[in-house]
Amino acid sequence: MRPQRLDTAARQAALADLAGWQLLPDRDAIHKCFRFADFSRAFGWMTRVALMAEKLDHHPEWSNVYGRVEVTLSTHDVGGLTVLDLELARFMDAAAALCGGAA
Ligand code: H2B
Repeated sequence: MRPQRLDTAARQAALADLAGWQLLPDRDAIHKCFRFADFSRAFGWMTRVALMAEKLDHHPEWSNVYGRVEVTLSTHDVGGLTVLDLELARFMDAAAALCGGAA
């Protein structure tokens, strides 16, 4: 059972606490670009995130070019943002701090 979509107030409150994450203009999703010193650091971070994504059964849309990783989060089963996206976003930020990432 997936959680419900966040209402406007919950989504704005959550985003205020998430540095560098932006709502997409054209869909109910959040986006952030992470930057690392090189591919190895970027991929190390992606590996940590991938393991958490499997644990949560909640997966990012992402693409990587060398040290840059573009991430979009949304809960596909409900067609929009839920607490799962916020949880994964917070984990990504914490893991990026460990892997030398910057927004
Ligand atoms: N990831 C995301 N981002 N949204 C989902 O709705 C989702 C998911 N659903 N990962 C999961 C997998 C679902 O497809 C499986 C069957 O549990």
